[in-house]
Amino acid sequence: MTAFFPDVPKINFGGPKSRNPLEFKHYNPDEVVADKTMKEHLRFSVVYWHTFCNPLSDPFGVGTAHRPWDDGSNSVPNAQRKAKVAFEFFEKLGAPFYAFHDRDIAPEGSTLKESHAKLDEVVKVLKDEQARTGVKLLWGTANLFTNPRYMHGAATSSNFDVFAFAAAQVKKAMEITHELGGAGYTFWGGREGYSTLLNTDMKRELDHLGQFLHMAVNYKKQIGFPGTLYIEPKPREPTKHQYDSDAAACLNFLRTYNLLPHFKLNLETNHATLAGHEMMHEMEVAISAGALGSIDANTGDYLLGWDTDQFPTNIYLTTQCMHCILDMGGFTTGGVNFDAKVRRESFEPIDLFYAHIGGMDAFARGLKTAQAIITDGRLADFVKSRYHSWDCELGRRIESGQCSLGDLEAYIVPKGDAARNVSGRQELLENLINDFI
Ligand code: XUL
Ligand code: CO
Repeated sequence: MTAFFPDVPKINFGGPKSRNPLEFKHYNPDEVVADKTMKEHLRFSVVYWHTFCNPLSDPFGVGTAHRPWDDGSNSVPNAQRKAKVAFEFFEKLGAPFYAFHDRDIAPEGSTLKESHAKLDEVVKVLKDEQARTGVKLLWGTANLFTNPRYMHGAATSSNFDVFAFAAAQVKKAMEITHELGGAGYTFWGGREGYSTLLNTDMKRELDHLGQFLHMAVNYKKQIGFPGTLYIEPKPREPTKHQYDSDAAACLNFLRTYNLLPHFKLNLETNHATLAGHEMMHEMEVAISAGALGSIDANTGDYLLGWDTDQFPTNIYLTTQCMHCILDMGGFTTGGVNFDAKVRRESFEPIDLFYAHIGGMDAFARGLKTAQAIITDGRLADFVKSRYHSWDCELGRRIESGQCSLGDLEAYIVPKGDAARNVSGRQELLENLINDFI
């Protein structure tokens, strides 16, 4: 095997006492937590775009990333070499999955036909590397936001040809995802929104997006792709407003266009924050609709208001995430996908390892902590008992849709007033969680 990371050994579990930064302190892939191994619970995935393509530029400065394997060209051999780098990374890290956009893995050609051909050349290498290492594709997607042609959006563009171009790009991206045995396919509406309503026919754009996704559902059936289709909400950035702004907006959109049976949500922490929600809120909204599929694990910065895509290190956050995942019975096709990038100052290849090791350890601790909270049972008991008053004849009738305002009036008027309220005990519950952290 070519060694692009000659100084990095296979990352092993060293235990909580280890002081070796190239060892896991908490992620022990084969350790069983409740009914499954950590590896099966967490289904970690590395993203191609941030880890192997991001130059670490920002709006004020060019990229800083030092990537000795990259010759800086837009050539297919450079992309094929990058594929080998990626698989050495996945293997050494012990990441069972990865995710990509079409334009991450292969350069764009001057025509769509040429772009498709370049993709095929790199997919061959990815296929061989998957077979060699056993690493699998969590999901694929099409980049419908970088090229200037997508300035007005893709499926919501005012330019019909751009809609057609995006459709052809998605068709090909679904084909290669299928060919590589991908467990899912994601739609993130990068520019499916607007910068000003003054030039926007919102209804027409949403109708187009609905039809675009129906065509994707039909094509999935046509080629027999068994993976899950995901929508990834984000409220803004790059646009002022994106139509898939949060979990609730996505669910409303999917229901309106009769797409809900065909999609699940891929939720990202930093996108939740940008939408003014906690990740746990987004997860609960999706779970309530039976539509939580996968998560893009990252975090924002308390003081920066944009999508900083940092690696998750906060145990409170990872505990909340894993509590939700365990509560819903675990992932099926989804996983913990690190849509996260190292800081611009962390420009050396080794930083990519430190970052992922930290994220994996943070999620392993979150998993164990969440399982301990569930086993303890007091939190769930409290929530259940908080609604105890509903466990009565009338409560059951309301919950099954068999009660009227008149029935309730007949019940409450003789009582004179409602029964006394009981404390919500927020502080007690916060203390309880801290007992486990
Ligand atoms: C952008 C983002 C994307 C999607 C895939 O904020 O999260 O990378 O995950 O297109
Ligand atoms: Co994402």
